[in-house]
Order: sequence, then C-alpha cells, then structure tokens
Amino acid sequence: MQDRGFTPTQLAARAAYLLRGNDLGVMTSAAPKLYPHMWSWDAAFVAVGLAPLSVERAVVELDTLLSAQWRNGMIPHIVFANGVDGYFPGPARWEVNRLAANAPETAQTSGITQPPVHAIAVQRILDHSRRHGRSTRAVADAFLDRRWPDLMRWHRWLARARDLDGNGRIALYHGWESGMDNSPRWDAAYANVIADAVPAYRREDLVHVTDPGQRPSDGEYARYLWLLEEMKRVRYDDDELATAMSFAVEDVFVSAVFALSCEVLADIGEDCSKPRADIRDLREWSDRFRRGVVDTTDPRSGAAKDFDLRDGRWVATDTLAMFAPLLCGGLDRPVERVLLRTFDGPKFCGHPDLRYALPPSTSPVSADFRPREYWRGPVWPVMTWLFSWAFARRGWAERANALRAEGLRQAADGSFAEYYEPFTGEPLGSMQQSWTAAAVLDWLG
Ligand code: 9WN
Repeated sequence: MQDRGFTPTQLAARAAYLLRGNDLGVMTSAAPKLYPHMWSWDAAFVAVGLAPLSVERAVVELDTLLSAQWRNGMIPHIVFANGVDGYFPGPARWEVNRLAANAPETAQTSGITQPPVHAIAVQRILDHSRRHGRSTRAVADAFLDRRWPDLMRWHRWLARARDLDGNGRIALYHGWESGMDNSPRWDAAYANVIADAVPAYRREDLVHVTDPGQRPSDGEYARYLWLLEEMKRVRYDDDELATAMSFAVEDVFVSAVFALSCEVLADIGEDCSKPRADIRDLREWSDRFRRGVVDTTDPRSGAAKDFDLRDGRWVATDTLAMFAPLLCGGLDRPVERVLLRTFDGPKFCGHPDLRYALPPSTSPVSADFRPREYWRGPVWPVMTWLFSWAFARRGWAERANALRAEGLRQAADGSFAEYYEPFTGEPLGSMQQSWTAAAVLDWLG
C-alpha cells in the first residue's frame, strides 16, 4: 500500500498519538498552532477518527460542539478554547456575545457556520459502538437521544434560514462558511466585496505558515474581515444577513453535503425509532436539496455550479464543487458516468503529472490552478476521505478503495499535512492537522 515512509500500523499509531496531542480536554484543536480551537466540520471529521479509538471520546467531541449551538439552531464555525490565543479573528473581533441574540451564553464562538457533515460522524459513532459491549453502546445511544433534537434544529435551521426561496440550495454569506475559503469558486463574488473600512488587525496565520504563498492573500483577508463588519452591523440576524451582505452565494457543494447528511440522519432516525415527523422532514429536505444540486448541472457533463446571489449569475469552476452530485446522487446514470469520467480523467485524478491519483481542489488544467495555494489547487486529504466515504455509501466500493489506497500512500510521509502539492506530494499548510489524522484512522480502522 505504501511506497515510502510509515507502515499502516505505524501510521495508525502516529495518527492516534497526534489526536491525543491535539486534545485540549473536551475538544480537539483543528491543528496545534495554526488552528488552536474547535472548528465545526473539523470536529465532525475528528469524531470520525476518534470513534475507532474511543466511542466515548468521539461523543465528547460532538457534545462540546453541540453545546455551543446557537439558539436559532446554527452550529458555529469555531468554538473557541477557553483562554487560548493565537488565532485571528478571535472572540473579541466576532463579538457575538455582545451583538447576537442567538449566540450561546456558555461558549465563545464565531458568528458564521460551516458545512453540515455532522450526521456522518454520528453514524460512524453508532457503527463503532455496535462493535463494543453494552456500556459503550449505551453511551452512543444516550448521545443520540440527548442530541437528536439539536441535530434536528441544526438541519431545520439550514433548510429554512439558509434556503429562503426553497430552491434546495444553501446560501452562504462568507467564503469561510464553505470551508473552501479562497477557492476560485468565490473569486467573482469577492470581487463585489469592497473592504474599505476594516479595523486594524494582524494576521496570525502567517506566523505559523511562513510561506504566504500557501495561504490566502492580504487582499483576500481584508475582504474576509470586512464581511465580519457587515455581519456585526446587522447583529448576525438571519433575516437581515440575506439582504445586508455584499457576499451571498448558493454553494452547490454544501447543498450536496446537506442532502447527503439529511439522508444519513433519516436512516439513523429510522433505525433508532426517532419521531416519524422528523424523519419525514429529513427525507423531504434530502430530496429538495438533491434536486437543488441537480438543477445546477450541465445536461451533458453533469458538472454542478454555484450561484452568485448578488450578481444573479451561475459560477462554473473546475473545482471539487463540480462533483457535488457524485456525493448526493440524483443525476441520470449516463450523465453521472460522464461526470465520473471527468473525475477519473486528465482534468482531475488522472492528470498525468499527479504524484497520487487524488482529486486536487482545483483542476490542474484550469487557468485558476495554483499548486501550492490553499484551496486553489492542493490536494486536501479530508476531501479525499469525504469522496471515498460517499462513494462507498453509493455502492462504488472499487472507487472508494482506490481513493483510500492513494490517500494512504500520500499520508505515509507521516506529516498529516492540511494539504499537499499535487505534483510533488510536498506537505503544505499546517502539519499535524487533526482531520488528516482522523481520515487515516478511519481508513486504517
Ligand atoms: C477559517 C480549520 C479550518 C477549516 C477550513 C479551512 C481553514 C480557516 C482559516 O481551516 O479555514 O475558517 O483560518 O483559514 O479552510 O476548511 O475548517 O481546519
């Protein structure tokens, strides 16, 4: 499986050691230096990696996250670790406790959200618990009973507050909400964000990643920070955000993840005898968002698009987002086959110069491609994991295994990097990234 570096046993041990090292007690930092707090979708992936090690500890991770849920149902994108500095923007910049009526009282959080992958983590926790004795199963079952209403509130908030016109696509008001911060997907939308009065700040990220070419640019950061000021002006109010924000997009990838997560949660609900009305809602949302994703696709290539709500324009990019329908399904089989050929072909995994046959965040043949620059080109192991997991769920075992095998070959260097240069395999961004270790643990579990 590996062509260099650590054996699978060594790699699994190192991944477990890494998660223990990043463990702050009741939360795992997304990365030790660059991201010293809990991030929402990182926490879900981390729980996937913790589940084979300790179902109990995986449950704690999601409990911590859900304890910071907003009153409107939003899961915030960051839950700040108590007394930990070193990340900007921190709580003092977001000011949600002072401004937002919906912010939780007992936790410090950011004021935006992130992709809804949490149902996947819940399912992995339940699956692992079934392999244990009665007491571990009881921990998982009690978790589900305790948190089911919160998971429903989270999904209901997304389906309502973020799909105001009911078209089956999730609206985002900050690129950070997509988790793919500086992807070329958002270049056009950010062009309309005029960052003219951003209060002074210092970028902490460049203290930890000293090559600025691996991170978003200063111009991009100014816009990220400006959007916070716009949100603060309307006190993070859901209804006002929809009109007040100069950045507003419908994210097709997040919409596909949501369709998938609703389906996963509905399956869990059925297995565990949760209220019928909840399961009905989840199935309805899953269908609506799958349709919403398919409605964006090109009839011949099957490629999905985002939508810029401010410009009123479709945004087609050669990025991971084009493959959104492969996650949630819904395309006619012949078109789906075409899209899978693109995934396998020279635009993505089959590009002849790739070190590993893994999907780069942006296609190497795209004019927007930058091999070292964050979401503009590098391979992100956590995205490889998501696609391999989704492909397995869709019954494509061979595809899922191929991604897993290549993902493990890439990870065998033992750096657990945040992302990798696609041609050389050089680890980039943060090392010791928790979700990279989590992906490896799930693959090797
Ligand atoms: C902003 C933590 C997060 C991930 C995101 C990734 C990056 C933050 C940053 O790190 O974003 O949220 O400061 O760059 O883009 O997907 O959740 O790992």
